[in-house]
Amino acid sequence: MEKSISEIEKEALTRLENTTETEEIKELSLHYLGRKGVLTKFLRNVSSLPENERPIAGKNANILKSTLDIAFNNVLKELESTKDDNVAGIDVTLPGRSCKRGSLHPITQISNEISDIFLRLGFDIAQSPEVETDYYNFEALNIPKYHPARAMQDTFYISENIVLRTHTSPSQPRTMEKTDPPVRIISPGKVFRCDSDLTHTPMFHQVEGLMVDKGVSFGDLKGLLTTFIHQIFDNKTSLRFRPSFFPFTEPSAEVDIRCVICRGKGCRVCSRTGWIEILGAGMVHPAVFEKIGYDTDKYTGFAFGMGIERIAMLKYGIDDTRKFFENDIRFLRQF
Ligand code: 2NL
Repeated sequence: MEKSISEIEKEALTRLENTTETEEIKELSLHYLGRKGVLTKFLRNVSSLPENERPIAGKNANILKSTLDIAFNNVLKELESTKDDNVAGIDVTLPGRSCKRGSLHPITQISNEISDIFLRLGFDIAQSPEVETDYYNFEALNIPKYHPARAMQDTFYISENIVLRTHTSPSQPRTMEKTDPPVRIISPGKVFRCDSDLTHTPMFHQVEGLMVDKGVSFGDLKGLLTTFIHQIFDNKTSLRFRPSFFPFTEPSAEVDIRCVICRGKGCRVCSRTGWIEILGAGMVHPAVFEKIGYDTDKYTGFAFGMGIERIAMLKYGIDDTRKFFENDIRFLRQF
């Protein structure tokens, strides 16, 4: 015998350590463990050793055989797995892929902007269900039984007494039932009407506001809305109040602003009038307070409502409401 088992072991492990190629390891494996390999030959020659040395030599050779077999296979597996990474094209030195960030829908952005203005003015946000009872959507707001707004062609009915809310007003009687004055709330949210054409979508968004306290006047309403318009557009934008009618307010007004596009000269957006209607408002009708149980001798209040799409269209210069709800990423990404 030329080499001892410990010499073979030392040599084989050193050669394995200095090897990085799969093919070389396979060759090493054949060289030591193959049919004509060093260890195989050693085992075959054990019988030529002196009788007392044979059992130890045979045992040691078999232990080394399995040790080398495990070592070669482990290194082969490790090389295989790093090769897989390269096949997948992973270059760990490349910069990471950035993920695409979404953004808030333009209607959500404007709704938040409107809410922020009123929050700074001391208002709270009140929310209520989108599926509403006939009572809170109509009755509590002094909208009589045969009012056209209550007809099937204007309102989505779920059942005889359940509707999709046609305005965000129901959150206001709901809040008043739970709290005594002073009340200062705004209610942003989705509303639904049986209507669909160039200027109407069956779902749209509103913000309504309500303030009730001792001595609240129409002058307070004018002051608040002027501050609001100056903040959402700019403080050169003037307002005009025109007499109007709502079942839930008396007196009622429609509020126009000087056209933000032509500044009053007359253009397509303001139909050459120089003014754009933007809000409805008024002093809360005593019949509304009576249903809640507020003392109408003690308290007065004002309320107002506006469409969020309309404000967003004027701020961003958008001419078609339907664009907000088509989910066209080329449109939405611009905001
Ligand atoms: C509009 C007009 C308005 C109200 C909403 C209201 C709510 C209560 C009592 C009285 Cl609880 N009024 N809301 C008042 C006037 C106008 O909305 O053009 N909305 C888009």
